[in-house]
Amino acid sequence: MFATQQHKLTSFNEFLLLNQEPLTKTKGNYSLILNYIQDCCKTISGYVRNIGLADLLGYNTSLNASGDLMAKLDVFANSVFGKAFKNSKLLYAFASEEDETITYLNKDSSYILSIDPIDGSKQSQIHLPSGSIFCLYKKTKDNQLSTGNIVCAGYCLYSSATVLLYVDKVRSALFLLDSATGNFFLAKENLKLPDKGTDYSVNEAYINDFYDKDKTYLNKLKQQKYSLRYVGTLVADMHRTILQGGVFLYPFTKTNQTGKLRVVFEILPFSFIINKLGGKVKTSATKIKLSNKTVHNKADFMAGSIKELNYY
Ligand code: AHM
Ligand code: MG
Repeated sequence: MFATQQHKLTSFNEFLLLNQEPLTKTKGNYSLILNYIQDCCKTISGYVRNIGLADLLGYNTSLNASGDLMAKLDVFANSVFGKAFKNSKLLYAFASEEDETITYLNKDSSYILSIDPIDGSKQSQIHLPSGSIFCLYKKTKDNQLSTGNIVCAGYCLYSSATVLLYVDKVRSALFLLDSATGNFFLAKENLKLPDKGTDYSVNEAYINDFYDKDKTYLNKLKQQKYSLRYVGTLVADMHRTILQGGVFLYPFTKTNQTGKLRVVFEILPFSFIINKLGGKVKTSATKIKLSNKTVHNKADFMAGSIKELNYY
């Protein structure tokens, strides 16, 4: 249900504090981490909007850990999260998609934070939607990351509005950034993915490379008059899928058997979000051992409404 003018507005901080009962054993560190995340997103949102004016357009000559060209905005957004977390006592470890290695911080903390500072930086160059993805994991003895030890995950979408989506084990909510006060205010809670949608989202330019199973699946959707919608920013394509249902897929192909999406930074957070919101996920990457060697691993990913996933 969307909030209306008649309701008192609830800020993200208020939401976290007022509803924190299941999380009270966390001594406030949890809320503090999320508070820093929202601050980073607010800063980045401002610069994404001013990208053409703030000398943040274009690319650096260096490549990131995944071998991609780093946009100036990637470097900037990474430094915003880095400043907030790289000296933090709140975290056991901090991992960014733009950093080659994991930063280990406080061995007495049990939180591991993963951040994709700017998802869709290519799109942001022409003022199309981009986003930031966050995921907070509880450390396990064997250093495995899986949806089972995610405490919360979410994203900020920089689009016609700046949207923050937050999901933990018991709550889910969507906030909109109010430019007048600089607060994220609650717009919708208890989100639920529609059981069926009308769109599929995939980079269909790779169709000749797809395995037969994926080709047949896409044909089946076409026969059922689905529409194709693809921004090319995972956060934006998943946001549509979450609110309107349907399916997003980025499968392995015959010439790309490693996939494109990152397990730690993209697949596990979105798997957690989609499962919690009543959708379904298919991926070969359900867990990963956290290490500098594996942190940038990629995999296949398919997620969306129950109905579309059951067709597969
Ligand atoms: P990025 O994190 O370097 O921006 O790359 C990830 C992006 C996702 O946002 C998006 O879903 C995918 O790459 C698009 O890939 P493609 O251009 O192959 O369709
Ligand atoms: Mg990304």
